[in-house]
Amino acid sequence: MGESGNRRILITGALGQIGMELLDALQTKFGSENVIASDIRDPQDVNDSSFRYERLDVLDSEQMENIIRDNDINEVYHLAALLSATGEKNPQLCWKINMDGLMNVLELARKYKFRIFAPSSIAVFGADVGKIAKQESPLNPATMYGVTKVAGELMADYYHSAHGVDIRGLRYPGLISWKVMPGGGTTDYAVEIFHKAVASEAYTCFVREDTKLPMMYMDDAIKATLQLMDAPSDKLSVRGGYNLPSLTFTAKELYDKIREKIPDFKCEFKPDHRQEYADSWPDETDGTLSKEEWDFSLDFDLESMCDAMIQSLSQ
Ligand code: NAD
Ligand code: AKB
Repeated sequence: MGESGNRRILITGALGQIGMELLDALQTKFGSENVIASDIRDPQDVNDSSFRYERLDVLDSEQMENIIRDNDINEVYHLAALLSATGEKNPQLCWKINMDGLMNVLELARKYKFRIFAPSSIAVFGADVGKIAKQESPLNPATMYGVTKVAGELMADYYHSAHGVDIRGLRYPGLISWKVMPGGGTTDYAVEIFHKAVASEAYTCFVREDTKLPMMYMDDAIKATLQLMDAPSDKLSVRGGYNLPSLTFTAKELYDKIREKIPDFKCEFKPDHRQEYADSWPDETDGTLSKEEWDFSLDFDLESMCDAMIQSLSQ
């Protein structure tokens, strides 16, 4: 299939924070009849059944193969994973779902020749990177989740060079969105805080107020995903994960910005175990390569992201 050919798409882990937004975007772009959402959960869990749906545990490679073969799938967005905080609670399960799930997709891509999008994360970086993570910064993660993302990037490189699989990936920063609550990550505080602010409730933030992490509004993440998947294959020098440009602000700066718009909002800072994971990640990411190779830039800054979050959650 060429990059602009007819797409027949399967999304794994589609009921999650990214999946539900990517599903909308892919349905709009390629037609809802061409997009199948799948997840280990049922769609009624998210109160939405307006899309083609298959229940799929990504560890079940036979079922995955049936869906791919029977629907002549030529593109898979592989989002099923355990994120950093959930992953640290059960590192063995995190390894199993994140690695075996990816391996199942890669092996089927070898057989059926479909393209893959498989996200990486800023969690690939460790404390040795310093404040700004570059594309070529060392990858010494401090969480099992980060370990699976580094291994996933290496698997992507290997399957691309050894077996010609067209796989692409992005190192997403913490994603801020309003449609679906995030699923067990360290950057979840930057979403939860908006829900509490708009509901006129106080928020207890689980990281210190000086915690600064790379972040991005979901619309920019979806734009980056679609843009990367549209880029000509021969323009891409990276397969495992492109760094993206990111917003960077402390938890206190986010609180202050929300308070400019909702002055009565109160937040206190009580760090828990997730502080350690946050401390191991950089403050921001250098996304120069994504600009150079497929012309990506952000549409949202802190101000416009806060406005969009508050406006959307208020409706
Ligand atoms: P999420 O936790 O919101 O969604 C993941 C989905 O996977 C859930 O709906 C869950 O039910 C499903 N799932 C879990 N185990 C499964 C299994 N065995 N089989 C099938 N489905 C299963 O996560 P997300 O935020 O949407 O993340 C999607 C991808 O993006 C992940 O690879 C994640 O590492 C990556 N990512 C996310 C962020 C972020 O801030 N959201 C940042 C960096 C990278
Ligand atoms: C997490 O916090 O685990 C995710 C991520 C940055 O990968 N949001």
